[in-house]
Amino acid sequence: MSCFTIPRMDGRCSLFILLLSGGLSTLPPHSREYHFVNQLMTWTEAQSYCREHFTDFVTIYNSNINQLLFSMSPRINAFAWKGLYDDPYSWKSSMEGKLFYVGSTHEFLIWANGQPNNENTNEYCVALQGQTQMNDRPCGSSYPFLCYNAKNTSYILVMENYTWSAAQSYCRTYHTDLTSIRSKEEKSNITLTLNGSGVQYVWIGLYRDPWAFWSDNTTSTFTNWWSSQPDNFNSIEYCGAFNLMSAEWADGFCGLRLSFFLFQSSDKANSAENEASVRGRHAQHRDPAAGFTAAVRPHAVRRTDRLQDSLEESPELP
Ligand SMILES: [Ca+2]
Ligand SMILES: [Ca+2]
Repeated sequence: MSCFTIPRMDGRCSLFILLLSGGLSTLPPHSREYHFVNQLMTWTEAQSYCREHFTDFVTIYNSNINQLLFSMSPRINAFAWKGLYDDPYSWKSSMEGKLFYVGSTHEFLIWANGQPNNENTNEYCVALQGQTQMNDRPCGSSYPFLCYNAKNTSYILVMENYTWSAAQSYCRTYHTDLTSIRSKEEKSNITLTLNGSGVQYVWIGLYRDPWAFWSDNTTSTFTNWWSSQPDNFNSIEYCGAFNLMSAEWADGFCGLRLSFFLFQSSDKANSAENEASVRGRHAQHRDPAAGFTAAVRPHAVRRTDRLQDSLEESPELP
């Protein structure tokens, strides 16, 4: 099944339940103005557009905002981008708990061919494969694991099959933690420890949080995934999309060209207004709406909606 199949009618019931259960979410920053842009762009192109002409991609904090976006967009058989994305390199160390981007900058950390691939949208823990290369694997899988003991700077291979969490608990109880790989020297020591063990996969202390990021760097726990999503179809879907027929979410290939939702913060609007009043009529392009229409060929804009966030009249948040 393709990632962007329109939900079946029998999927509507789950939508209703998800909306009702979406109460635990971060309150949004005060006063945002939302726009739907009916131009087709890749996720990255759309993000640049949002930041250049408005504030950023939209972050959906709760079901009210989700419904607001739904109400301001056309009922067409398509998806639109929003600010949510999944970062397959956003690994954290079990020992430090902070983000530890494992990309191409760490020459001693080498991913196995085609990894990380988050297969079946289920791989959020890291194992060493073939004793030297990394692979993201399902955290519930049971493998031998490698503890680190900080007291005597030793690496302990435990040849029992544990899930990643159980392995972490074991290492924290009897040693220091599941080992990370923080340097070339540490990688060499780990390779020596594993040498001759014959293990195929070994848990190490790297994990990540799924779908943890929004483009504007705010956080939200609200989700409205369609029942079969996210599915990381073909292992290439790391951007969040919004179904314009159902208001439900799906993960999609970031290179797809879709319409999108963005926001203008009142702070940015106010500073633009102030600047405009100083510069007089020559600064007219600072007006958000004028900036939008001036930035694109008129015939490319089929529809632009501006709606005030229903939460704008709430008291100022601390
Ligand atoms: Ca998908
Ligand atoms: Ca994998």
